[in-house]
Amino acid sequence: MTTLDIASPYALSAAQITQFERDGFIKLKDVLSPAVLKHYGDEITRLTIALNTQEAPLEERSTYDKAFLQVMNLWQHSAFVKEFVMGQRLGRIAAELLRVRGVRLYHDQSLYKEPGGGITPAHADQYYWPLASDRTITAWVPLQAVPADMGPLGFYARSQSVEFGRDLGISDESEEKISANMARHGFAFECGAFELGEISFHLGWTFHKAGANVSGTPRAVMTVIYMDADMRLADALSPAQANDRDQWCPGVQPGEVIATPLNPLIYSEVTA
Ligand SMILES: O=C(O)CCC(=O)C(=O)O
Repeated sequence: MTTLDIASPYALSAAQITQFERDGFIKLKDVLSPAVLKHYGDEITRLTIALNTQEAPLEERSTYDKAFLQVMNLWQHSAFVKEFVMGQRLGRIAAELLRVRGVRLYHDQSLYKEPGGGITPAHADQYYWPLASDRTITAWVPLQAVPADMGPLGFYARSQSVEFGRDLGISDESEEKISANMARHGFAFECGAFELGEISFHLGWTFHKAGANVSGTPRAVMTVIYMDADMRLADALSPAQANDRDQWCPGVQPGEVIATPLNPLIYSEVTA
């Protein structure tokens, strides 16, 4: 890997793919170099601060809004960030973990947990997504190391087939009910620090959450949400899904492949 490499293949082993299929998530070390994270991370953080619309002080916000500053589709605001989001290295890992021939962008988002920022309540992302299959995956890319006191993302291993809680958006209720259900059924919560360059990948139905940021340093994270290149739109089951449909899949009808200009093909084994 050259210092600013976001394109070369990462050597994912068959055992790692099997582990991902079993657990619904995986953490991979040394995926991106410190130089890459600095190069693109500074721009991602600058845009996140510039574009986020949060004005209330932390103590006056809802649980959701205390969790992070969130800015979506940064790639549309910056050619520089677009280059990062279109990176083949992460895209290929996503496709190989999902065992699909290619992946498109669903959307990207930065998640910036401020010092003093609260917990990210337990949830499964696909609650929000009107997508017809489970072939979706999020790359969670910390822009610095994330020690335990900064709120690293943690995962309920093997929870991707659990149906209880799939109807709960990020809230105090989701935190309480999903965490209790996971504990009741003995799902291990795997939560640890992230080294610089370490990236996690999780399925859309894997339950996950993060602790508060009790450090004095912001937890800057970029995420890229990939879907199977052949993903079809499903009927929206809620206002949240209708909102996602309109935002990320404009003009697509239920049953059609989601391939608008907002959903570029990031990686395809045919062209790689
Ligand atoms: O960064 C966080 O605290 C939450 C991230 C998350 O839920 C996700 O990327 O799906």
